[in-house]
Parts: sequence; C-alpha cells; structure tokens
Amino acid sequence: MKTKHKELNNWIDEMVKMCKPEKVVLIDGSLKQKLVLEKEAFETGELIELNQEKLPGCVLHRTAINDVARTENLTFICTSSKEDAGPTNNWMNPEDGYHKAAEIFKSSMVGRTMYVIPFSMGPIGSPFSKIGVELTDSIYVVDNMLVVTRVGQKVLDFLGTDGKFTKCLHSKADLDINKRLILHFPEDNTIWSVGSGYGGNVLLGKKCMALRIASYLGRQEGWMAEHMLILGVEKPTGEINYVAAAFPSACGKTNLAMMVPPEGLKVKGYKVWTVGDDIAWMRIKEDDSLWAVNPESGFFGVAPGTNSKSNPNAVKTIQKDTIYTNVLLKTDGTVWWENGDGPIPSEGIDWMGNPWKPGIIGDDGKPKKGANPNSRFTAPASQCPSISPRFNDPEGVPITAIIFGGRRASVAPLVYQSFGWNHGVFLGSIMASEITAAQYGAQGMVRRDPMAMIPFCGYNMADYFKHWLEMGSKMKNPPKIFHVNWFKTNKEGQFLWPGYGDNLRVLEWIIDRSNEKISAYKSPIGYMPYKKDLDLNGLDINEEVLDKLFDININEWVKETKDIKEFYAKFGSKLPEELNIELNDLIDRLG
Ligand code: GTP
Ligand code: SPV
Ligand code: MN
Repeated sequence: MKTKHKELNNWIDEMVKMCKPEKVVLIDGSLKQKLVLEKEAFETGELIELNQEKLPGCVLHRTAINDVARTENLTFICTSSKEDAGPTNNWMNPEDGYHKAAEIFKSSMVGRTMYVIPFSMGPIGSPFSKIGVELTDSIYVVDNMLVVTRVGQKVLDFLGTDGKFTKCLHSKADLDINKRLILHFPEDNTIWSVGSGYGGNVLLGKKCMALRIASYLGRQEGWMAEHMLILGVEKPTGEINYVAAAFPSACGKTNLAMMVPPEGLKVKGYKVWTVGDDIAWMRIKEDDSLWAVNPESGFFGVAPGTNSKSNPNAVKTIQKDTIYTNVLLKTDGTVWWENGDGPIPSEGIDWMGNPWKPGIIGDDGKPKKGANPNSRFTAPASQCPSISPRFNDPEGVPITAIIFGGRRASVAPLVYQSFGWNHGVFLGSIMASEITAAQYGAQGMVRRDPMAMIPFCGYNMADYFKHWLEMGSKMKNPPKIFHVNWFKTNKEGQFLWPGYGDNLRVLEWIIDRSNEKISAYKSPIGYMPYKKDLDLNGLDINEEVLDKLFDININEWVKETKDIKEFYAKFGSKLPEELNIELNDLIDRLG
C-alpha cells in the first residue's frame, strides 16, 4: 500500500515492521468497503449484525469486560520536560513511552490486518481543520472512525505529498489491562494507544487528537480546543445565538445539544440547532469575536437514559446506520438499555454476552444491568433531525456565550453569570463534578475538573489557564461566560430541576443576558437571575424548590474556596496571578 505522501509511507512502513500485520488495507471511505469489512467482522464475532428490518445498517459490538470506559490512569502526556505535562496529567518521558509501548506493539498484529484510516477533524479544507492518519487492527475502530470523522481518499488528496498530519497508532494487542497504554507525544504530533478497544481510548481522532493534541497545538497557534457542545437557539425572527458548553463526561452535553423546547415555551417558536455534542475548536475571527466548529462528524453518545422523552432527537438519529456498544441484545435482534424506550425486555443477552432477565442478581448482590452504564451509540450527525444547516460550514458559527457546568448535588446554583472574562475563566478553573461511568474511578466522588478538561488537556493546565486569559484579552467582543448545574438535589437525592428540554428556560436567560437585554443581581459568586426573568410557563415547580435552586450557602462556599486554594497550590508559581486575584476577591465577597 503506497500513498503519494513520502513521510506517511515511511511511517506506515516503520509501524508495519513493528506490529507485523499480515496485510495493510487503506480505508477509502466507501460504503462498499465498509460492508465488506463488516461482513468479515460478523464472521469473527467482532461485530453482531442487528435486525436489518427494524434497525437497517446497525451493528452491535461488545468490548472486553475490563475495557468499558476511558482509563485515565493509563493515559500519559509524553513531553521532554515533566513540567510541560503539568501536575494534572500523568507524565512519561517520550523515550520511555515509545520503548514501553513498542514492547507491547511488537508483533501485536501477526495474523491480523492493519487498516490505514486517513481522517479529517473538521470539514476538509476548513481553516479550522486538522488531518490525522490512524493505523489500527480493529474493524470496530474503522467503523466508528467512518462515522465520527471524515475519512477516505479525499483526505489523502487534500494531504497531498507533504501535508502535516497527526500520526495515530492503535492495536488491540491482547486487550490486557496490564498491557494498556494511551500515550500522547505532542512534540511529535503522535499518539500511540495499545491494549484497549474502548471508544475514547481508541478512536484516536476524538479525545486523543481533537482535545489532547489539539489543545497543545491550539496554544502554539493561538486557538482553542475545548470539551464543549455547540448549539444554536433560533428565534422566530430568524436571529440565531450559538452557545458552547463544557460539561464533564456523562454530564449532559449530548442531551443539551439535541434538546427540544419544552411545552410552555413552544409558543415562543424557538428552534434549537445541534452543531456539536462533545468537542469545539474555536478561533478569533476578523470581527474580533470567537467562532467555533465541531471537528467531528458523528456522535458517540451515552445510551442509558436516552429515550423518546429525554432525547427524542437522539432516538431518531440512531434508528439506522448506528454502531451500538455494550447495550443489551433483545431476542428480536434489536437493542435495549436502562431507561430506554419500550418495556423492560423479559429476556436478552447482556453487555457481557450472558443470558439476562430483569432482576437477576450479580456478584455484588445488586440486580445486573442489561446494558453497561457507559454503553454507547455511534451515529452520523447528518441523521440528527436538529442538525444545524451550518454543521459543515468551514467558517464555523459565532459564539455568544460560553457555559461551564458540572454535576453537583449541592453548592452550585442552577445558573449564574461571571462578572467578566477573567472571572469567567476563574469559574471554568474551579469547576467540580461527580465522577461518572464514562471513566474508571470512584463513582460519585467530586473532583475538580477545570473546563471539563482535566482528562483532556495536553499540556500544563496552568499554561492552559493563561491561554484562556490571553484569548479573552485579544477579543473585542468575547462571549459572556456562565455556570450551570442541572444536578442539584434535595435531601432525598432527587433532582430539583427537571432538566433536559426545560434547560432551554436557562439558555433563554443566558442569551438575553449576553445580549444585554435584561438585568440581574450581584451575588458573591456572580450575577444571578431575578426570578421574574426566568420563563417558567408550563412548568410545575414551587417557590421553595426554586429558592433551593438559587440558594448560595455561604458556609459551603467558604469550604469550597479552601478546596480551590488546595487545588491551585498544585500549580505553584505557574498559576496565573489573575486567578489568585479572582479567588481572593471571591473570599472577600463571601465575607
Ligand atoms: P459524554 O458523551 O460522556 O461526554 O457525556 P455527555 O456530557 O454527552 O452526557 P449525556 O448528554 O450523554 O448525559 C449523561 C447522563 O446525564 C445521561 O444519563 C442523561 O440522561 C443525564 N442527563 C443529561 N442531561 C440531564 C439533565 O438536564 N438533567 C438530569 N437530571 N440528567 C441529565
Ligand atoms: C467521554 O468520556 O467524555 C466521552 C466518551 O465522550 S469517550 O469518547 O470514550 O471519551
Ligand atoms: Mn456525549
């Protein structure tokens, strides 16, 4: 297999020598080739063909039981200097990284095929876009990359004979958790991932390239790669405001990006447009404001909880040409997950491949789930009924507001606005959220997760904060910055806010504030809404609950500032002084 690109050819040759595949196949992006590969995967069991009448073009894949989420503890930033990776990343020096991983990659593809996937993150040829090439021994990876990125000959044509690209190498090897490494070499524009078959670890265009490597490049080149959804809210006048929102994994990005206006707000005639559900690349344009593209072309969404009520657009998106991962297989060859549509099936095959019935008890004494809590669907963005007409616009969309948010049972109110850009960066830097099934770790534990980037920042996070501050100072019209929390609970642990479509009520306030249409009151933590300015039409919510949603508990916040101080201390003198000033101002305002 030869391309016109000499450096690419040499690199492939070198990787072939190490991994020793039986053959090398170029992925051309055609449907014909995809179908041939899927057929092969049905024979080996790597993929299961689903009921083609009910779910045309859909397949199911089960990962290894110990390989169902990102493994942050096995994910490294390999820079020459440890300080460049910073205190929030695992670090390895590049030489050690290559050496350790090579030991596992060596002969890992014997008897297998190496697939060469040329892909573009962002519309091909857009000033935002970056090219990557992933080498992998997994048809599941090929199938997913065909959906979530733009793949094929057209990418090679664009790359030409000497274009720049990110070198992405992946092998399942033995899927042994003790021989699993997800390594990033930002200085070499290279990613090596071995021993896993799970999404975020192996779809190397996504978290590895479009966030870790891209954030590193963004700092050098003066743009931003963020863990953000992008959506547009259109008024009947045709005016569209686009917002970008950073929430940690499994904290509501996909749901907010695809939301449907709730009853009661429908009379206002809003349309919501989905631009992206996970990643935003943002640049300052000639008009001195911030513009964003979604570098992906499909969704890799959380299945459990997705149903026709919570996310009707997602349900419509995943009826065809969708890859399901770790969900329950029903006897009729369709799929199901907890809190999905339809009745709980009376039997099926669970995500581990075992016979399942509702209520059967697992080794931990709890009822076994049919679908893994981090089970996923992979579907083309083009199939989403709310996909923005500007989804493929190489220029992106202008961002009116940036929203940060976490999953907090207490402390953070439903919504508040920063006093300005630097205070907004501060709000991003102090984000905290409960750990979810999207990553291995103590579920439910609150951790600091600045800008939802703690697992994805490809360099020293103190420098990342500085980059954010500098980007703001370069803009005449920077977006306004907000913080939201859909997940505040009562004493019984029930959510106080209905969430999902009703979040539009909060977005409406955010957009009006950004356009300076309404006033707000100053609280110690930021600007808060007057209750009269939140449109609660059609929502059954009592005054007491509303008060709880906006309550600022001074004691909790004082405790919070102590925790923030501890977190900031990790960065030592590298922490931008602006953030210390913001923290001290907050402490003062809290009294
Ligand atoms: P990743 O794809 O892992 O990055 O997750 P995500 O941020 O896209 O989260 P997603 O939208 O898939 O939601 C994750 C979980 O949170 C699902 O179980 C949703 O049902 C739930 N969820 C999403 N939005 C809301 C909300 O507004 N309120 C409540 N209570 N739950 C929500
Ligand atoms: C996340 O965990 O934030 C995801 C899933 O979106 S993964 O692509 O696996 O990282
Ligand atoms: Mn998502």
